[in-house]
Amino acid sequence: SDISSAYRTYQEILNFLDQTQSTCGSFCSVEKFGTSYEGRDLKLIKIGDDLPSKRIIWIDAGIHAREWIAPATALYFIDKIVQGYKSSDSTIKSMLDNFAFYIAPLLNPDGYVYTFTTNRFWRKTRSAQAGGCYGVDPNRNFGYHWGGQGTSSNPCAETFRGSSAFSEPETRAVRDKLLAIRLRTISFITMHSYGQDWMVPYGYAYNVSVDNYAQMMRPVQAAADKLKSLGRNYDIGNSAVVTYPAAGASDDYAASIGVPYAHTIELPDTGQYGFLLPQSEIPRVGLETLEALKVYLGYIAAAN
Ligand code: 0X9
Ligand code: ZN
Repeated sequence: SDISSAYRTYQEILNFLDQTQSTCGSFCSVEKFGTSYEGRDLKLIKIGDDLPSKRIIWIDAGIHAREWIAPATALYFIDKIVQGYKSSDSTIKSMLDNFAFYIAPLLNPDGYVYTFTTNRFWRKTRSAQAGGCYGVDPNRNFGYHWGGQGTSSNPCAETFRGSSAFSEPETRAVRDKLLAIRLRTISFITMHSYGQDWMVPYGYAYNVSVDNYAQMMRPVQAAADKLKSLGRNYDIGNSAVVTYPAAGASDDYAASIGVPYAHTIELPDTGQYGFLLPQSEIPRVGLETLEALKVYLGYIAAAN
């Protein structure tokens, strides 16, 4: 059955990764790169020739548990990129000539499972904290300007930063993988919802942009133009400006370790359904976001 016809459980996501790997031979491989607080697998799939000469496009999703359209979009990407390779789709082929994809569709499996079993609006991880509260906001737990604006020291708060930078096994796993591949990685994309924003660092405060902001915005502008042509309006620009200052996020961390392009994407919608976007929207969001990604990567390939 079509992976994009429904929101998928944790187990269905793992099964899909394994099934995909079993059909694509040496052209893709699934790697376990960490374990969550409650003991679940953190997995990514590498698609394309994993040669030192191939620049890596990192795409992750599901760091915030309730943002279900993000993992669904990551699974759509995996499915279409692998299918496109097998059917010799010319755009997919040229993307894979230029890049290798590392796609981690579910960075916070404990929180994700909790949104299926107990509380659909859970955001954080599920680690036990002082005062009987649970969870850290993993997107406030990265070690760059950790503890700054838009973060809370209250373990019961939605934006709890954790007891220290990288206190969570989920963020440590991302950190360690990124550090291992950082010299090959040209673009880091983390998918969230909702809002329809395609953002550029830094987001830890106002008025702190990356040195290459103008260069980074060119492919983002092209992606937003493509989305607009498909009937979807995105806001683009510095993440603090487009949303709000929030320190310790993964996009800032990726930029801080030298990844040349780093983005948070807030997928649809703009609030009509919010986190409860109907699953019938998965194919449209997947398609339009993949079309935008193709345009974005075309610019990066041409400029680098
Ligand atoms: O607050 C967040 O972590 C992101 N928005 S969400 O509604 N999905 O929670 C935005 C993060 C943007 N990046 C930075 N501010 N660095
Ligand atoms: Zn989010």
